[in-house]
Amino acid sequence: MLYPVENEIRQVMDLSGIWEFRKEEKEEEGFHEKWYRKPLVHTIEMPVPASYNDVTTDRSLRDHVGWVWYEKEFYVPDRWKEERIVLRFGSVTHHAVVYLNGDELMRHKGGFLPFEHEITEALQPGKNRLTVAVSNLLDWTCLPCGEHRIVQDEFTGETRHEQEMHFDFFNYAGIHRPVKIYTTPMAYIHDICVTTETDGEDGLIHYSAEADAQIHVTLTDAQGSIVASAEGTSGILRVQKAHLWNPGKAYLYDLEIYAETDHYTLPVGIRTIRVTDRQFLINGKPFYFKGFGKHEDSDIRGKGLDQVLNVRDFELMKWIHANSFRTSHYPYSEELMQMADRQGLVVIDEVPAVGMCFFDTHKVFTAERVNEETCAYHMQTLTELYERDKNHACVVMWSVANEAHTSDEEALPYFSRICAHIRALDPTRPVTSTMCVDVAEDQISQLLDVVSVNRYYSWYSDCGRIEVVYPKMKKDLENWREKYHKPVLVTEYGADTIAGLHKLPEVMFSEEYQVEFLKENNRAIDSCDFVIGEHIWCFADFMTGYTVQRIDGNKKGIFTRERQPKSAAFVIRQRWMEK
Ligand code: BDP
Repeated sequence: MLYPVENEIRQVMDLSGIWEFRKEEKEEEGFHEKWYRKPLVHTIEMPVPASYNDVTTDRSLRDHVGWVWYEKEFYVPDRWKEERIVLRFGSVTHHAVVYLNGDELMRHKGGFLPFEHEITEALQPGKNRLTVAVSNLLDWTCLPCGEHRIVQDEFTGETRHEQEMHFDFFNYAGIHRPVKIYTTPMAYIHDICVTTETDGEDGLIHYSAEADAQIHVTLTDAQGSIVASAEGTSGILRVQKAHLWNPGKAYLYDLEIYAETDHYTLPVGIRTIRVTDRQFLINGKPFYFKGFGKHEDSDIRGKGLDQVLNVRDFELMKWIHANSFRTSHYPYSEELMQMADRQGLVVIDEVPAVGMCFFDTHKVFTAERVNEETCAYHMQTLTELYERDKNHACVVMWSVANEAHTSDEEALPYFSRICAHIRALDPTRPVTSTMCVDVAEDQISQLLDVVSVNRYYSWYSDCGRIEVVYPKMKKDLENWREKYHKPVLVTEYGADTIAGLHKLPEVMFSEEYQVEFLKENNRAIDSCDFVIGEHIWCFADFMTGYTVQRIDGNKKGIFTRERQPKSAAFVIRQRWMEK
């Protein structure tokens, strides 16, 4: 799926700004009363893109479970008459029903990926009205997984939704990424796919385009000189003495695709990826992952796209000498992925498969678990993610889930299908999934190229006992190695830390404890030569749901939620500078 671009042919209109907004008070009243038929009434102002939860002072909106409604009026210029016009959402969390001028246009499930629909015929002359119903409800057929039920209020007797989540971040909702209207000519370029390899000093770009007309492509280097060209919907471009896209040293060519009346520019980085039994190779050189699991999260905006924050985050990652991050636990914005391409940050791209329980081992919940429908939807989400991100040089590996219950007996057949699916889509990138289970119980890492482990010794177990970290972590990592003979990546380790809380000797939650905790984990990591990297949990503090384990969110950040350093940041900076 192509990102909307503007050039001499294609135009883009961004509908970001203030929209009309109304929360449902009674379940699905907006649908029953057909709120989409007329302009919304009893509205408040709501910014787009943003989560709606923290913008107002209304607790019932922050904690709302169910549907809310957004509306925006817009015009398209008369000069677009001959064009094909498309309405595109960067993401709406988690379900969207879109109406144009009172008629349903499209539906989308999944809160972190784009969707679009042609509106050429549906547009009216003059003013148009766009209405979007948005729901944050999650069940076992959704990613992330959740459970919701309709309960009767014991005091008022009214029914309402109750939502249970099996993941550790606040269930922010709303129109989280830009809403755009863009044009193409009637005969247009539908899609492009590139993969790259090297041949000695030369780079090879395999391209294939889907278009309504004859294709001509050229490749220009960063100076604007044409270095290769080809005809036809697919082919290979040879770039002599190619500049490779390297971690920390990105180089992007522009692939210019011309199709009679249409033109599209795709930035392309030439690089190779290979995984051996103990190394992760980028351009044939061993790559050691230094970085973080992150979140799209900030005060007031929640998960809404914020380029100020994105630039700050990348500046901090460069300052601390990080070279990579994982899009825990869902795909991040396209704008962020483009920044990673430009700045040479390596990305492990994760689908929103978090909170996955397979088997009702503990009989804790009465509801069902991950099922056939979840699997089909998981595959569809992987397809959507692949379609969106396939051309990014920064994406070096797919993560198909976070901390699924892979000790459950149903996990192996389930993940066999999931891994086969992503491998069939993309044979060029390795596949991983992060593990929290005990190595002896894990059923699925045989399916993966890289074993990724999340570990919290002296935090969730052996609380406060820093001395257990080194021996336990070392033994644990060695066990994974022994069982699978694959490279091991530590994808999470971290300790909640209240910025400004200082204690000597170090105690849990103090900045000193975080420093010691990380040092001991790093000592264990350094003692294992098959470990291919360390991603600290977490880049910055972030908001979670309500639980007594969290005081105003998860505080495992190396940076605060305001993106300022805790003491550990300086220690890690020194380590990564030298590593
Ligand atoms: C891991 C999860 C992550 C949590 C983290 C924690 O992958 O989402 O936030 O633990 O507990 O299990 O801080």
